[in-house]
Amino acid sequence: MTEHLAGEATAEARMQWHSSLSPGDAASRVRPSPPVSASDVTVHLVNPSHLSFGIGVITPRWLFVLASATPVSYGRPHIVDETLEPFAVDAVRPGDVVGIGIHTGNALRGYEIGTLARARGAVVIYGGIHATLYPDEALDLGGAHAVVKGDGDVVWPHVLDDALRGTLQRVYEAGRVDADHFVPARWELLPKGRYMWGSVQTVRGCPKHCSFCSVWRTDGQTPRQRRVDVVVEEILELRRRGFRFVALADDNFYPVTLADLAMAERQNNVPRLEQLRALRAERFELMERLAQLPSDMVFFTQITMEAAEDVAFLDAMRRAKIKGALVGVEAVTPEGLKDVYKGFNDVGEALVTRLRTFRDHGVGVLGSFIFGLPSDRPSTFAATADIADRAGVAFAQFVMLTPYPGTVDFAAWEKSLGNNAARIGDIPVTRHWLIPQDQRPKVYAPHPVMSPDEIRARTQAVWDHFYSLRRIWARSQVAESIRARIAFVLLSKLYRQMYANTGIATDSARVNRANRWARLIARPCQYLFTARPLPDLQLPAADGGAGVRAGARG
Ligand code: B12
Ligand code: SF4
Repeated sequence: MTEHLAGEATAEARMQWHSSLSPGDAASRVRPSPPVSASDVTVHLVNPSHLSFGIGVITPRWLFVLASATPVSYGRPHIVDETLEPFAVDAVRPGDVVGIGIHTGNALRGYEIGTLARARGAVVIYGGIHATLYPDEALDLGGAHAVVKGDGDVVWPHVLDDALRGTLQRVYEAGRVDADHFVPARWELLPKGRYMWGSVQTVRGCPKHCSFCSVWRTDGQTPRQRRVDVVVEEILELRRRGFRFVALADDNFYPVTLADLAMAERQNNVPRLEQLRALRAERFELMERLAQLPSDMVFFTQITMEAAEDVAFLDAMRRAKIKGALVGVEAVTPEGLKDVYKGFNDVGEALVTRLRTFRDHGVGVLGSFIFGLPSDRPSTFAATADIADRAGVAFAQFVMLTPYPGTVDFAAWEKSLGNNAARIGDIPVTRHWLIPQDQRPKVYAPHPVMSPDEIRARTQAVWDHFYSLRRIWARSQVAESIRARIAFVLLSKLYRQMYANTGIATDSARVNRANRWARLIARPCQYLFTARPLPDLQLPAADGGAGVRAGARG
């Protein structure tokens, strides 16, 4: 473990678990006396991580969005991404505001930072999906003065003003902001040469309802699509700064299926049909505009495999340079899909054909598979590896079914345990994210015939199989140049090190080795992914005007 991690364990040990997460304690805490004006305050925005790699793969978007929502009167926000390096808390002065964004995996590190920052006299405010689900936890264990539930875009300036006036509310119900009010990120605040991919969101929310996913519950099932111009402008800003690769940080890039349209038609539901058609038309418009961006750009997104039904959509993606998409395959058997409420996926040979359709239309697939579903058997692992090989997916991730808060699976699991959940120290495993990292069990859904260790060992073996150098090299043939092929190999290795070996491995020697490897590979990857900045690049005209091409040549 790094020193950073060891430090985390010690501070975590000081945290007390409260069996009922009562906010009372937090409410009675003394707040620092408010500073006189906004310019006296530094706003620190911190993305917590217990591991720092020096280089980041994808820009954590929320940091740059909240920075953008911070009124200019507060000066330049101090952005800290701990996936790059640990937060130096001594930079915090009394009266500063420390905004911490947490998801479940990094919540505990976030609470440590919040506690330390509060002790230095800062006003501590939490947001992000985990704080949205468990606001009382941040108030109780994370030193929070306030928690924002939901989207921060619109509420953040008001929260800052309340902090300044000393009138902070404990909880802000920010809800789901309308797409027109999403704040574009402030990319000029990006540290130079530290990230490989930029991230721009084009749509939020997903109409599906998979049992292991919280997106449809927190972000809603109605897609909130951003206007094409603002998306393109943000992407251009990234390319001006030398980013060729941009992740479209969407929940589901294909929010309207042909089946949705057919259903609305059958029901003669005219308003719904119009709404769906408009959403779909906007997708095509966006892709047309992306197609006009410099030819060296590459996009990646997340999408359901239903998109393979619509080759016009896939062709538009290829023209738009969306060269890769994470596709949630989840399971290769009908029983497995039923387990996760994902009956709209295919299985067996139909699945192979579907995934190949993406590739045949120029969209590489990052297949996401889940192991540990109740219907899985030991034979499922080899069958999945075989499908992943035959379906021609470029990358794959094999995750173990984990009950994430906010999901149907989590609610069922928590209910099934009742008051009998096993405890580590004082902490029930149903709050596994609060267990110190070095003692934290990998919590996976209970399985009828396999132990977690068996599932983990078999999962690790599938990673090892899929990411053997021989197989990576064979897959890298899809790359068009030798430079792209090298990038493919390095990215495959990096992905595997960062994900499988630090994510699912329990052996700390393996985690340490993976961390060192990831650091080593990250630097050349970063070099391969970036390009010459094009500071004069202009917005392409909506009608496909020549502006951007001229800019790209320049
Ligand atoms: C893009 C993405 C990724 C990318 C990029 C991550 C990155 N570096 O940014 C990749 C592919 C790497 C990734 C990986 C993972 N992800 Co992910 N990811 C997303 C996704 C689709 C979009 C995130 C995003 O950029 N949104 C845009 C920004 C602007 O929105 P936001 O982060 O929600 O922030 C807004 C509010 O939350 C709030 N806010 C956020 N922070 C703060 C802080 C303050 C102070 C305030 C006031 C407000 C505030 O205001 C912001 C603006 O409105 C989300 C789904 C989602 N809808 O959020 C999942 C999601 C966050 N990921 C999730 C998961 C589970 C993972 C993985 C664990 C997957 C896995 N099995 O390995 C890993 C973990 C990686 C890690 N260690 O961080 C879950 C988290 C669930 C949970 N309870 O924690 C989500 C919600 C998806 C899901 N299926 O449920 N992810
Ligand atoms: S897993 Fe994907 S398809 Fe399913 S609800 Fe979540 S975002 Fe939507």
